Amino acid sequence: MPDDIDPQDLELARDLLSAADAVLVLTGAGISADSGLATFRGADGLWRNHRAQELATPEAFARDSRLVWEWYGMRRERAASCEPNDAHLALARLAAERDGVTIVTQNVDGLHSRAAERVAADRAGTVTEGPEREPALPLELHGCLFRVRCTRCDERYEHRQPIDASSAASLPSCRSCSSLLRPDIVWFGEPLGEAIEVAFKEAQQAEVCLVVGTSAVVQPAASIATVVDRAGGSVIEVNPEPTPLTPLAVVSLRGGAAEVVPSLVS
Ligand code: BV8
Ligand code: ZN
Repeated sequence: MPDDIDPQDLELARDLLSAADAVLVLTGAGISADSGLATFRGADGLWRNHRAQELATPEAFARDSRLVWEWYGMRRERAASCEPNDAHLALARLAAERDGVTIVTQNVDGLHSRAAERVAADRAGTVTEGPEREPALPLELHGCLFRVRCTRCDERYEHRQPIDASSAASLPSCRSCSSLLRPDIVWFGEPLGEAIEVAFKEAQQAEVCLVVGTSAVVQPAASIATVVDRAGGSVIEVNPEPTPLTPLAVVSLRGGAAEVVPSLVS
């Protein structure tokens, strides 16, 4: 445990989490940093080269879909080569073992889903008592690198083949109407769809909001914690750095997710 984490803070956070009937977990790129994936605003971040912030927009895709697909193809390969870390797995176990735990992620790397599937497989082999539960899959507010959406017929489906962005003609095309596919990802300036409505509804009921690894810059995702706070819930933050949510937090644990989260929820 990082030495600048006060054991009393850890105890308080653990008590709040174990006493809560409804827990909403909100994660950002920081939870995947311990899996080796670059964050957006960190030192080696994806947004560092200014280009990246421009690429995650519908305008960029309309202007140069080949370039945008090249970037997403690279990120898809990188995410596929990483493994869920102890923080993803601890949260997946928490959601599998208890009712009332909702995981909401801003991440598009698919690591929470892979953690949920791994935990479900482990439990299928061992757990005998209690109802068989579907893997507690996360709410993916900003979509997923491994899903595509047709730019014409809007069909959405899982798509894991390598992207050939060598020319406009080799870009992925829809299995139904052969039109150009886009990543099924929410770009800047695009609405989040019903996932954010579900998240806000859960936030109204949550007694605890565990915020892990987000700079709380992007809206409307960051407001989820504010909704919990306004509705009388407690915000717990896990982040090596302070963020705009720190003033709301009843406790901020200044450490990395893979180190702190397992001891919070085990
Ligand atoms: C919308 C998919 C309207 C793309 C993403 C001015 C002010 C406020 C808001 C706006 C504004 N101008 C525009 C807006 C709105 C805009 C926005 O919020 N902009 C920001 C930049 C200011 N939002 C939108 O455009 C949204 N849409 O508003 O639509 C609308 C409504 C109706 C009809 C039409 C339109 C859409 C936002 C979604 C954008 N898409 N992702 C892709 O990934 O390629 S957002 C992108 O940023 C990622 O999803 C990422 O998750 C997200 C947030 O970043 P973080 O996850 O927080 O990552 P970051 O690097 O910033 O922070 C990492 C943190 O981890 C740090 O704090 C670090 O300390 C910590 N950390 C590091 N290591 C660790 C760690 N923590 C724990 N453990 C560690 N080991
Ligand atoms: Zn189509």
